[in-house]
Amino acid sequence: MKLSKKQFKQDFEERLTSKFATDITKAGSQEKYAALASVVKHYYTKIWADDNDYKDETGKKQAYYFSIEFLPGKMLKSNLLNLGILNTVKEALAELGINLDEVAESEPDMAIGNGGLGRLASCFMDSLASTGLPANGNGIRYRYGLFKQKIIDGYQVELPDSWLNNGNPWEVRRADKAVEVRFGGEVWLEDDGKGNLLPHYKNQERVLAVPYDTPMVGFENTTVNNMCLWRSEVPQDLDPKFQNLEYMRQTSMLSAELYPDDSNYDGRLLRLKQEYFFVSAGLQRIMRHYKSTHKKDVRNIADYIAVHINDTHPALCVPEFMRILVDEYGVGWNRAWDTTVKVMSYTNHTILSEALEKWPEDMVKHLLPRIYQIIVEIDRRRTAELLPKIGATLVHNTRIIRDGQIHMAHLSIIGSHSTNGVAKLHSDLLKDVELHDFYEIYPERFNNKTNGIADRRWIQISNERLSGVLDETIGTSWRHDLNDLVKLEVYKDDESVLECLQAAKYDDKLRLAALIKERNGIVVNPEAIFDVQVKRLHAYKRQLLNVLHILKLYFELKDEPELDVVPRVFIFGAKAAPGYHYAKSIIKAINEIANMINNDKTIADKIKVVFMENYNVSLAELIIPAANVGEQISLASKEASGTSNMKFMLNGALTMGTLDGANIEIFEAAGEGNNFVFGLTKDEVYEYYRNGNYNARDIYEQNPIVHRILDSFIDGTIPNISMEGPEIFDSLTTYNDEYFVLRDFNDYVRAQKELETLYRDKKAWTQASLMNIANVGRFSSDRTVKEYADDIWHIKAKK
Ligand code: 26W
Repeated sequence: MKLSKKQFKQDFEERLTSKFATDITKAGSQEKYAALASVVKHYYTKIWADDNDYKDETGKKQAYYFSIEFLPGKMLKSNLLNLGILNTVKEALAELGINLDEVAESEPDMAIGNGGLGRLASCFMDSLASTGLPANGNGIRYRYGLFKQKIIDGYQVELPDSWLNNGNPWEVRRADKAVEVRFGGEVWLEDDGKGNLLPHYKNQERVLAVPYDTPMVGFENTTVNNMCLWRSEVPQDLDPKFQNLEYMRQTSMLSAELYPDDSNYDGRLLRLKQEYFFVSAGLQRIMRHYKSTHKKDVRNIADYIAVHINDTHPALCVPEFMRILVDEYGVGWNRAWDTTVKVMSYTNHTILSEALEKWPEDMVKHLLPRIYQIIVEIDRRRTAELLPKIGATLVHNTRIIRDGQIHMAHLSIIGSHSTNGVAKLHSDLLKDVELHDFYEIYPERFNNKTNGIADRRWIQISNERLSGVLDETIGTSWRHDLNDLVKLEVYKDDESVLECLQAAKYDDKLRLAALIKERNGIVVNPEAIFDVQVKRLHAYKRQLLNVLHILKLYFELKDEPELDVVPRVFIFGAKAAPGYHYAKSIIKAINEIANMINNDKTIADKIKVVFMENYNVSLAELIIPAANVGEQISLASKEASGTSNMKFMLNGALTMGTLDGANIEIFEAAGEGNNFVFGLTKDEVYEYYRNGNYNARDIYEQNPIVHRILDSFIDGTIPNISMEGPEIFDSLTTYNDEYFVLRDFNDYVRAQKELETLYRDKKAWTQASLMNIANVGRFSSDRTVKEYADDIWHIKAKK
């Protein structure tokens, strides 16, 4: 959009007065933020309304991305950038004596997601709008987002994230579009006299679902999509006999809290209720909209909508859509099933068995009696149809209901036309191993869609310094098409470009160093290697491997204080699920090791260890630009894709990584020698599983370095971990090191030495960094969503 500084200043000052009866000399930062957000909202409302009209008038097919998590972070700068007015507003504010960055700080992170899966959903929302694709989000408006992490005495303490306290300027409550979602009670089928069996209900619990719409503004185009988040409320006309406090509490609980675990499946009733709640509400709204705009036969709905099931949490889309078609619109079962499979598609985000959702049959039967009947019927018909064709074993292995449990992944695969993994390796594993039986039955349904990141946020907004260097070197076209970064390759030997890249990185490191000083009270050397591991804390991600390597360096320096090492700052950011005891012990150990090393005068600034509390999207935007190294060291086969690896690559960090997830594609894209690869391959890992011949204790017994490092957890060397130390020690020895940390240790050390050697050669290092940046194009989520649009959803971008 076009906007002059003069116009903006006028709008902003007027808004401060009309909203808060104040002016720029007196307004607090909250007020400035709220006024600014309100002005920005005003700027895009017309585009939003026009695009809604355009979508309704053209009636083109739209996609709906159902996700129980979204992790957008802050929205202000992203909206400014996408509207094309970031610089104008920044300069105009500066002329008023206001720093945009300081104002932006007042916006709370919208953190209604845990980690990779939720952040991916938000990267997709940005990319869908920015590529002009008509696609909307559907989720839950949790009153409390992911907990805030405090570190107290080295321990993680969780505090509530009350992100809505000051209101949310971006959302629009649409009370008129509320729908009702029903739970429990009894259901029976009765003939309607025309030969149709129709369901009748009694004693159902009624919940009102109210949508809150947040516009997703496209980058310098005219597309504004919608992220619809549902809030649960008590229906206004509730039967007085239900009007009690307990009912109100139950109802509001539904959209009260994000389930803060990204690793373990836990069969809580409330979680299942949440899943049905946003699925049912979302599908009802889609149907209403379809009927009101298209007025077409619902039988053709597959030509107009695509519904995406982001992991299995929204898998109830399958039976709920069947319910709506069959019960509410009188579509025959076969036609309804055909339509459902055409409409639905599913992404798998993990092969970790503890994360695969299964619900006890009884629980589903009581909570969702009609949905249960439909699932039983889907399973029954499928079994009857396939048994003669593919035999009992294959049918049994792929049944939706098995051993008293409802398998949500099975339901998602069977009830959709597409199942995809999120990186090549992961998709292959699904086909070859984890979902092989399904692959045999439905080979045409399986495909890969390697993840991507919304590059606008992850460089244009978060790394202005590097963005500027890129503009000066290769022009600005990369801002519209990340593939254009490849133009950088020809500057590989250009000393002045390399120096500019180094200078930009140095500035980003200074910015982070200041933050570390402010938050952790630790002074770090900006010349040191900034070696970063930021992600959820989970055993399979192996933060512990990183820790063991730090201890190795530490003991070497203790033994030989004059050793010539390149100084390093090891930076961690990680939240552990509140109930994940082992992960919390690792956090405690990291913090105690950090204290031990940082306070050891003999080490000086050769090693520093920093645990940054409350890792979230905003902190990532500050840390990742400053990284020289990104640690991506999960056990091969366990990390489905990873997406921070792509953010590091974009910001010129080199990856220290295993052959896991998207790392493999990153190594390939950046070219040989530009990253550091180590560790078991996924085939070697599976070979160990087959043979069962891994013996971690042998490594402990036979490798004196490993021995000494592990002993430091139990012999008092590392202080204050008398509980956690033995727990970690035992996990590696007595419990045979589930994630092969010790097995990969030596090779990790080897790769770390290579890294250190390369870092000493500043030019060679910067060249490798440049090669990473130049070849990151394919990891833009613009590419990923286009693939979903073409291959899975069959939707077309606005011209
Ligand atoms: C039921 C509890 C639960 C909650 C969330 C189980 C599993 C999950 C997610 C599937 C975990 C997750 O976030 N997976 C990550 O998805 C990213 C986006 O595709 C990938 O990049 C990560 O590798 C994957 O771990």
